[in-house]
Amino acid sequence: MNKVFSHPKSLRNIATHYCAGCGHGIAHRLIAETVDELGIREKVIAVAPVGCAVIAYEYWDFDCSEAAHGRALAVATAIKRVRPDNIVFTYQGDGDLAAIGTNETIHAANRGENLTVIFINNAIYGMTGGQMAPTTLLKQKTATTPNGREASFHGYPLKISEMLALLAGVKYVERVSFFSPQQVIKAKQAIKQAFLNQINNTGFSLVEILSPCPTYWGKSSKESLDWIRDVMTKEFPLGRIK
Ligand SMILES: Cc1ncc(C[n+]2csc(CCOP(=O)(O)OP(=O)(O)O)c2C)c(N)n1
Ligand SMILES: [Mg+2]
Repeated sequence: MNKVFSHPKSLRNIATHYCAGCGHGIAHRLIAETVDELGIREKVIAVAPVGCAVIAYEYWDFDCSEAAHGRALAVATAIKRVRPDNIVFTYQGDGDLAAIGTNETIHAANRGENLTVIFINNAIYGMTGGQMAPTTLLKQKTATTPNGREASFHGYPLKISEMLALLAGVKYVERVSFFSPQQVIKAKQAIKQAFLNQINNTGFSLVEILSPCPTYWGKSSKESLDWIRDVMTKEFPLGRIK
């Protein structure tokens, strides 16, 4: 009988610290499966900065480096330039990639660094207690927008993937989600493409994942997935951006 489901070698067989219904665990698994399937476990280096996934190195069974908050793409640039034969990816939240790290993100993308970026957009600062992120939706309640985000005071949700797609150095940008098994399969395909691009020296590739945060959205796991499908994708449409 064919084995159809198994534990990826690149994922340690331990419980994570993530809340019930959090998307980080799914993303970790899809990356681990991809690394196994591409046979790059001995070559891959993850850069996971501060955020809920700050200890991702505990969960992946391949080389990882920590980065200060917002500095993942600067650290990844250095690693890739010194070790071009390694496959280097960053794993960044919306606070990390689109707030404190906007500068690093834009310039690494514009330089066309041959890197893979996995961007976990959960529309919130998860690790620090659910504050507003650049990608928080209008009307969304967070710890720092208790009455909901208002455009006139807080500005608009930042569509950083669409902005990055304008840059000549950027080769591939796709937005995916986890709200159904079918979407998880699509997310896996996009992640794999972003790694393949680096293997083929294509240049900067980014996959944005709309990922649930039931704890700080104040919703159940199921409500969170429905909210992504019905509300979040209206602001952040799924599909290939570049
Ligand atoms: C220089 C610096 N400033 C602020 C912080 C506090 N801090 C830690 S994580 C974080 C936001 C994390 O949000 P995000 O990147 O979206 O990741 P998530 O936890 O939502 O997965 C902040 C502001 C920090 N660790 N370092
Ligand atoms: Mg976040």
